[in-house]
Amino acid sequence: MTTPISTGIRNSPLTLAVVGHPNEGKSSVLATLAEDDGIRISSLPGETQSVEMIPVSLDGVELFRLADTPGFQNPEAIAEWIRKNTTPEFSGKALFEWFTAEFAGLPRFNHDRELIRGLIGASALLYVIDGSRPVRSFDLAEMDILRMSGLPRVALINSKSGVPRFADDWKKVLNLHFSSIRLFDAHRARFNDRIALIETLRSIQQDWEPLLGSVAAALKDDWERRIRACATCVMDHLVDTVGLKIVRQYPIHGNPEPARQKARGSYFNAVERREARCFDQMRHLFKHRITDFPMPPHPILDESLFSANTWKMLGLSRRQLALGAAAAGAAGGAALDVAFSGITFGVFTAGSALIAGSSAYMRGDRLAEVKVLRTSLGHGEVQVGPNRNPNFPFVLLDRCLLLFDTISHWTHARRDHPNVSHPQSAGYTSEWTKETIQSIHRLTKAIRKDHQQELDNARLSLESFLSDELQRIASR
Ligand SMILES: Nc1nc2c(ncn2[C@@H]2O[C@H](COP(=O)(O)OP(=O)(O)OP(=O)(O)O)[C@@H](O)[C@H]2O)c(=O)[nH]1
Ligand SMILES: [Mg+2]
Repeated sequence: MTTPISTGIRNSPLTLAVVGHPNEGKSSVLATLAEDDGIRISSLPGETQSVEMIPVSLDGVELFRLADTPGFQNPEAIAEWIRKNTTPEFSGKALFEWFTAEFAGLPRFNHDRELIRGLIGASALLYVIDGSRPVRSFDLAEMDILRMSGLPRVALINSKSGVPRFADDWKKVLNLHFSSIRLFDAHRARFNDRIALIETLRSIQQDWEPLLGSVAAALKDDWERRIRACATCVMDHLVDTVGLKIVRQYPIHGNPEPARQKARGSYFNAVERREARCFDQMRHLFKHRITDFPMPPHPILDESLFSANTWKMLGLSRRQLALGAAAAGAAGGAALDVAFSGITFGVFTAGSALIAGSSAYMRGDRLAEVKVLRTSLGHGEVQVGPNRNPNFPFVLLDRCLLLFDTISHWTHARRDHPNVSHPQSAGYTSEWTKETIQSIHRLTKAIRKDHQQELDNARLSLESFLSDELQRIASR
């Protein structure tokens, strides 16, 4: 579905070591930066025990590497050792190599040794601290050690509580030791925060300017490409689902009821399968592989597409449906049974009274309208779909957009889900202009009439609108 990006990067030599105190969110920051939800994260300190190299790649091209490391165990002792042993001739990585050899037999220093090993192999370091706690003396020792590495250093102020209360105190101390300081919340960082970090690294080391310029450009291209691919997924789902038709046979002189029930059941299942496929494709595009927790945690998406609540919260109001349909009818100069099967333009323009009263259009469980047909082939048929409910495309779209909203903002460090309160109205489509609503009516009309040329035209403009809308949602 997507075309590979040419990054212009060959075997990036850049390795960024992510270091800090235990349990401050190093692996979380790394998971967010690398968009990797396979990274091990735990509420218990000591989860990361050895150096782990995580490549950040696009289409098989490695842009840079991140090294996850264990937290410092004995920073004060090590800082002291380094101070004692540093000479003008013997410092930086050479001294660190000596440290790993010197402390090899001491289990108490296992994590420290691994951390130092991570620094030896790195081109720069990212020091992660938790800005929701105050600065302590061991932090000063850690900063001393990191300074002695001689590596370019960026400090990242994470916030485990969500509020970096002590950020200003931290900044005062960090300023003495780091080339740059950034707020970077592992659970809330946006795509732009990730790009801003790359730009920061680019500015502190002139040699890296061309490489990191290409990395930032490649990441931006990829982000936009994902969004366009999501718009395509959503349009495929919309066209496919609105046009879905299920036919079941029954004996010509028999009771059509069992076939009718079966057709309804198959129809609901098929719609749900199509939605699940679209959701999976979008998750995959945003590299969310953990699917065993209910993501997104949006209460409406936890509900079935056909539940009363879904239909209460999503889609258009009766009034919007009526106005949009009236406008579509007026634009096409056609009667409104085009969009509303049997209800004429006059009914809608008459102040939407009828649609306001016709609660069937506002209910998901009434979606599967079954037609009983007689054939000349010796059996009867029941048919469900293509769907004529005018709110159906809007409810489908709202659900896709809600999922997109969550996955595009959901960082790969998150393994929980927040308590989201039940909003009164949750959809996006109700904010759309009359012209956009009209174009969806035109699309659904073309689907039902099986008019390929009209469908292609309507789809083209709607997909481009949807791409922009997704872009807007992702950058909120
Ligand atoms: N709410 C919130 N929790 C966070 C954030 N960053 C980390 N945490 C939590 O803090 C705990 C420790 O996170 P890790 O990323 O495993 O920390 P670490 O520094 O890699 O820990 P070690 O590997 O044990 O040294 C986990 O429970 C995380 O979910 C954050 O930005 N917000
Ligand atoms: Mg860790």
